[in-house]
Amino acid sequence: MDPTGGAPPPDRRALPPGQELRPAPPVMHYGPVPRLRPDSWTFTVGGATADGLEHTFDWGEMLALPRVDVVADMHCATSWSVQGLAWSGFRAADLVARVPPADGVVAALVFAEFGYAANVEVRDLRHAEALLATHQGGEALSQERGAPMRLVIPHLYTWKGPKWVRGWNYLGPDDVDQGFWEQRGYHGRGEAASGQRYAHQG
Ligand SMILES: Nc1nc2c(c(=O)[nH]1)N[C@H]1C(S)=C(S)[C@@H](COP(=O)(O)O)O[C@H]1N2
Ligand SMILES: [Mo]
Repeated sequence: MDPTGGAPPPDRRALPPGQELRPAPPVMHYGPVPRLRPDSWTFTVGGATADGLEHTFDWGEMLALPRVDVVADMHCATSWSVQGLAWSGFRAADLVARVPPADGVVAALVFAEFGYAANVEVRDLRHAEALLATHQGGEALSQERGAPMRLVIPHLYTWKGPKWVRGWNYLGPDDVDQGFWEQRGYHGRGEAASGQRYAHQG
């Protein structure tokens, strides 16, 4: 019997199209690194919510969510991938359940400090591996890696995972808000396995 259950070793797994393997992620983001302010930090889910209200959680309320661990790969659209990163945090799906979108909402604009934002589909926020991550490799995120919290959605390109994330707004049928890279022609969904880099790919 094959003790690995047939799974290829981590460094041999297939990468999404056009990606090359790196041992560790370089620190990469636009703009400055924000200061950590745990006392005034909040996470807000608003926009086209089912009840029409904006819901804000403080750090203590976030910590009360069930903690989960996910081991997953990371794929930057500039073509590097890193395999087998261990993340710990809270399921984005748990917040979607607490503050559901209105009927017919397909996507949200996830926003972070200093105006960085990314369009993310609600089905991807509901994915079991979609985390609001506070830890990586067993340690609290460093400031440059997104402390206190970053969104991690392993099956999407990493620009869909804002570091220093502060919330999201559900987009109603007439909302055309676009994130930082989506404004520059990048894809609305950004699934790595399908190579969804640019909007014109459809
Ligand atoms: N707030 C913010 N989050 C961000 C970005 C950014 O510019 N600002 N860049 C994204 C991109 S394109 C990548 S590849 C990853 C890089 O994460 P790392 O610095 O841990 O490698 O952060 C993502 N999250
Ligand atoms: Mo990236």
